[in-house]
Amino acid sequence: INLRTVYAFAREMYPKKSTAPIQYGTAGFRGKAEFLDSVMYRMGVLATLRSRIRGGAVIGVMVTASHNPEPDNGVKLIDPKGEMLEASWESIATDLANVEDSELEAHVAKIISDNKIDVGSSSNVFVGMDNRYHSPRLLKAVADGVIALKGNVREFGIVTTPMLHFFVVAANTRGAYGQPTEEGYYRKLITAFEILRGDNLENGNYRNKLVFDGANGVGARKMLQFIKRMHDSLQVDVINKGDGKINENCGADYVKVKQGVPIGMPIVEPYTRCVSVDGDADRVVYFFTDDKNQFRLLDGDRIATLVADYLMDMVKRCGLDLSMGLVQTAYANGGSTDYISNTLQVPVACVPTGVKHLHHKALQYDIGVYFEANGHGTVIFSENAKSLIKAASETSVDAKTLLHVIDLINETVGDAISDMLLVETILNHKGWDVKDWLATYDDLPNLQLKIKVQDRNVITTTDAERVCVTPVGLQEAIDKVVSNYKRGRAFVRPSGTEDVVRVYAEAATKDETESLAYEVGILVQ
Ligand code: NG1
Ligand code: ZN
Repeated sequence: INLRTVYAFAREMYPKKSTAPIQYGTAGFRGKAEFLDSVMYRMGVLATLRSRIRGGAVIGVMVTASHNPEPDNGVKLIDPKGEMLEASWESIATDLANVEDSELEAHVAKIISDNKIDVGSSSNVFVGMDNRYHSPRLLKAVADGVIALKGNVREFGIVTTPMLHFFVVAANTRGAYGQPTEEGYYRKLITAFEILRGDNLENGNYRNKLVFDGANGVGARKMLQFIKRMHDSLQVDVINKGDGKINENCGADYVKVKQGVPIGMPIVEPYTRCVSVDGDADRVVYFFTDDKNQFRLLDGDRIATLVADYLMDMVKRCGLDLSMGLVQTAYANGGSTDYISNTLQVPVACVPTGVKHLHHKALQYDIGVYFEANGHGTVIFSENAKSLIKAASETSVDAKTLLHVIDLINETVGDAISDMLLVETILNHKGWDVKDWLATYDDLPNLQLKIKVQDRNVITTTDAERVCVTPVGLQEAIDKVVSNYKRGRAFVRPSGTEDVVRVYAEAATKDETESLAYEVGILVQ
């Protein structure tokens, strides 16, 4: 490998355009697309080196800005087991993204020597992208970065983030997880879903019909592909298919934060089940409007409790003794946390925002259910759990069913479509509609605000982001405000994906919640 070429290529094709520092945040790099070409190229280089360190295992690179507005783009790296990039490499990624072009050659040489990388060894990188108009250009930059270091690159084109995670794991387990192709992905999920559903398309209050808001993102396209391949096992009406701007007035983030229906909603009967996914389809939330035309949200906390309850019941029926835990973040509604501890009686943990933290914690249980309130999450099963369930399936029908449930779940990362198919399976099994589901517990009224400040990073936090450390005095001020509200809870933290400070508040009533959020917002400004 000639590192001169790496530099020459960079200078010719992907010069660094911005001097503003950029950071590997909650979910990789995010920013205005026009400044990201050099970052993409360099991440192609880094993924190639990372694959070499991991003995040639496949590393994934996903080009997407998820729930961000259309002018933004971003990139995240996927490690061999489908997990987010190892934390210690985030700073290596940040340093590489920020060095000047003239220092690039020396910097790459240093990464190679520091990590004792054999540059002659094999390297494999999978790349995918969302459907933003600048994604193909940025994907090519990633691929060129791989080629510059003589790695092998396989381009999957437009795919959801969870599909790329699936392909990485499928390839690295040599097919044990599934085939690393789009068809392999559809086949695994649809087969499991249709076996679980059998001929019972409707049951009790459950109706086989829902509206799917695709956020004008890649999730809409892929849902249409699912529908083509499903044997009418689910009737889905897809809206926001891609004619409008990605995430604009639609999608999971909009519906969750604005607590209202997305644009383009057809006129439907009250209580019709609706889902919204985000721009790269790794998040999903449910919603409906009741007979008084009131909007009701069933968010990630709600999905987590439904899934945990169902799995606990299944495990009991199989007669197995497996530990289960539920992982949330500070954004989880207090109503859900109470329900989990008091009614479900499942251990519940709180970790900092970002799926990598949730995933990591969930690994501690035999069955780890993790969801962010925004609908990003999944379930992971330990090897111990899988082998016990497998053994039990020889004699137990319930255990056999549980094996199909495991196949339906994309364990590699939160997957909006897989999560949705799981929720549909559970609701059908219980004979529940959204009304029954909503009745399990009451959410506390809650509100999120975004506040623009000069430097959001002056705010630092501890205790899973629930307590501010700096600026000094801010936490005392928040505590004082919160103490005036019944069931009040509020916290602030800098966003890792947008240039804002986020304020979260919940309290006994809607009015009090609004006033609490506003009061805390003023403290931040
Ligand atoms: P930031 O911008 O750091 O709050 C947001 C979400 C995260 C996570 C990431 C990645 C909220 C409050 N935050 O992070 O949960 O999903 O985006 O997409 O929803
Ligand atoms: Zn996303």
